[in-house]
Amino acid sequence: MAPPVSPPRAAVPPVRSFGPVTHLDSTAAGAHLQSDAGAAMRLDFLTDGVLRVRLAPFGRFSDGFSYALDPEADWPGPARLEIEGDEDSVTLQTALLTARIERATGRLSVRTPDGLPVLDDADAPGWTAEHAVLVKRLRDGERVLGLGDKTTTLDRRGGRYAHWNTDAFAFERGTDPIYKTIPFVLGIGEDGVAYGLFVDTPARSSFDVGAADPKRLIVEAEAGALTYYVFHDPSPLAIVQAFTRLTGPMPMLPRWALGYHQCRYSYRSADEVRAVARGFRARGIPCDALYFDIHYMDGYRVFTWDRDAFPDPAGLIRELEEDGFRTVVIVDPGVKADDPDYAVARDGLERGAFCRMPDGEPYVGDVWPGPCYFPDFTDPAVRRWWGGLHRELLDAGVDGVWNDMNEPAIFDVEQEGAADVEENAKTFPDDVRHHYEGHGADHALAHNVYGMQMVRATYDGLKALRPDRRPFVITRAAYAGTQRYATGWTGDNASTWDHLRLALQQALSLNVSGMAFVGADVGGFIGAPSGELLARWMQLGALMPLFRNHSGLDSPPQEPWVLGEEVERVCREAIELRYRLLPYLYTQMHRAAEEALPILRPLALVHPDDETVREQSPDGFYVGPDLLAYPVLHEGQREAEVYFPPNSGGWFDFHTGTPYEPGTTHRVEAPLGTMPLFVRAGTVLPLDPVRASTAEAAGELTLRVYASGGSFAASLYDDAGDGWGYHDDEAHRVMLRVEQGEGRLTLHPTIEGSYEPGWQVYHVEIIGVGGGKRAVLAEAEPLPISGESGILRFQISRLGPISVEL
Ligand code: MIG
Repeated sequence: MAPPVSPPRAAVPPVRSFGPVTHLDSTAAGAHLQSDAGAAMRLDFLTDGVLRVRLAPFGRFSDGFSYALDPEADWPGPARLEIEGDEDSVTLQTALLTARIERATGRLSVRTPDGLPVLDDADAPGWTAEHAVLVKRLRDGERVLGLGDKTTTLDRRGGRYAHWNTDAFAFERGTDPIYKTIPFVLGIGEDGVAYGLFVDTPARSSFDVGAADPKRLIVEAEAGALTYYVFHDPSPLAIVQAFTRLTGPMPMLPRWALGYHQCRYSYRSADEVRAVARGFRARGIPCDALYFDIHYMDGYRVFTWDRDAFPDPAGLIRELEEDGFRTVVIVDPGVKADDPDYAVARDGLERGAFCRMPDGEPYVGDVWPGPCYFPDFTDPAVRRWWGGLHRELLDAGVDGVWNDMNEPAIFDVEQEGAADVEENAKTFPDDVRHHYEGHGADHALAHNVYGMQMVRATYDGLKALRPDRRPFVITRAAYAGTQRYATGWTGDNASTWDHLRLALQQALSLNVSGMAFVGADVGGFIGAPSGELLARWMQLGALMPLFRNHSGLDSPPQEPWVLGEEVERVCREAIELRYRLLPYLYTQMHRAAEEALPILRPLALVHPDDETVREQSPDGFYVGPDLLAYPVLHEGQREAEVYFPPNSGGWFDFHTGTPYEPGTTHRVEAPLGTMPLFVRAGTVLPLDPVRASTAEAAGELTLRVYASGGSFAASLYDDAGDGWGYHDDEAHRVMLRVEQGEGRLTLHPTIEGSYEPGWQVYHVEIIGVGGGKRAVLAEAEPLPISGESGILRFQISRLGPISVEL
């Protein structure tokens, strides 16, 4: 394989610096500045804690067009803005931050209202012949998270990262760049003071996070005019939320998206797919989705079927559906060019849908089908055409679409093994032309949004063709904001322990970067996992939003049952755990969609000023606000060192109910069958019964009340699992208020929305009040209880107020 694309050159000092400020006009939302060097800067507060900075080297700003921004986001402007100036500086102050511009240089410093440093220019912005350059100060002890699924550690400090979406087959820790570009970082100071920085350019760019100079964050972008955003809020989670709002939250996905997914490159025939489906049902291992990789197509022609291997796709998919399986098919961007009878190529040529060289000839590059044309997904008309091409797939019953190779990736045989790989090797030449929503652009600018615009075409197409269903799309390449259209996976990883660790880091970092619904190939794509590795990966995968097992062309089978009985049992239990957690995960997906919250959360994001988190970087992470996981990530590891962060009331072991004090560290046993998992005291965890797939109704719900000794509220969201009825409040929103004191615990549910989940029985479990015979009153009836030690259990048939005498 070719070595990874080389990062751009080392930082060059700008030849042109912003220069002394000569003019300053204040505006309703900020200020407009000009320098004596002819450069200009506009500062606009979108809210009190979101500052947009636009820079123009020669006084002319870009038109503000950006693929990253959510067109539906609505920004109120600052609630209150005070602008003051003196000889040295101009200060803009909102309730959340202070931005100060130094008149002599144009340097910007952003501080909290109390004057604590947030993000300061070390140098004024400037320009080299090719780049805009930002130089920010890194504070001592600052951690820098984000940058999508870059392959180092959660904390990016000490590394230099390039943005150029790349088909990084067999990437390893340290390979850069890989598939996605999300130029957003979250800086967290030693004091917990945090900022977000989003540099909104899809052009080639780099982030040097203290590699060249430990005190500097240097951003270089192949751009003249440049827009960036600074976010500040006392809560780092709110910063991630604001960035995610800016670039758009994920939409609600169908419930089955949260089930277990089984993939392989490739299940090669209808019979092979049937055998896999039977394998799950015969063994009673839950599974919701099966994937068809490139061999389902006729000679890799997109939107066709190989009729020898899949003689009756609609029949097969119907059979699978009757058995509770959804079908996801791969669609690549390359359209086979050397077949005059191939309708998609003909049609695309007639419409001028394909990317062209500067001379007007369609660009042709080699991928699986041989020479291919490539749709210009930056053209809205092309996106509509492409979206419509999915009709036959949907008519055959296909449920979801998997977009691969959309960096875009090109085979570059001559380059293989070459020592000197150019920056644009394995993709289009820089001068391929793009429509770019009518603005016109070279591939050098459009490259990093190509994959995003492809999944946009897919998402919009699926939605238009099947308006009553939520589209499910999965993508490999991305730019900031791609979560509006697709879930993501992390590409061609390998079956190694380090990749297991990377998979977690990448998923957490993507969540910090706005992409909540992500996962890595469980078990690893390249090579073959040992039984132990597959088992541990299943356990981790069960907590990832996208839980998909996938393996490569030359890999042996990787379904949950192929590595012996013990591993099969552990895999089954991990998948069963996933299905029990579904109502909690569905609630978190809804919060990601409605509130732009991440689903996975690194400890540093939740506990920014915690010393143990800062100094020891424990392996734990959060799934939603209430589940704390310490997955096993090392071969032979049979116990976990678990740090329990501050939480009033402490923590409980999910599996055993054992309580733990906050602020303590414990060694917890983790035999092969157990992934250490803990629940926050002060929550109600909803659990489903295990079922073969989400196609079966759950029928009942378990509510596990984790008592904290005080009062708290917990929420639960449910709806029909597909469709858009919840927009009309065809949803089921439960707010559970729990009060504890004076020998009594009460539970008051408030229910809103017209959707009826059809739970006939509620199993209530109260943890943390001691077991034994207690009087339980619900709907004014005393209920029989079973008192296993430490856990109080009873059943009710209708959710109403409950009172328990302690
Ligand atoms: O060049 O479609 O990352 O998941 O199985 C390989 C075949 C193309 C790369 C994807 C992988 C997929 C494979 N694809």
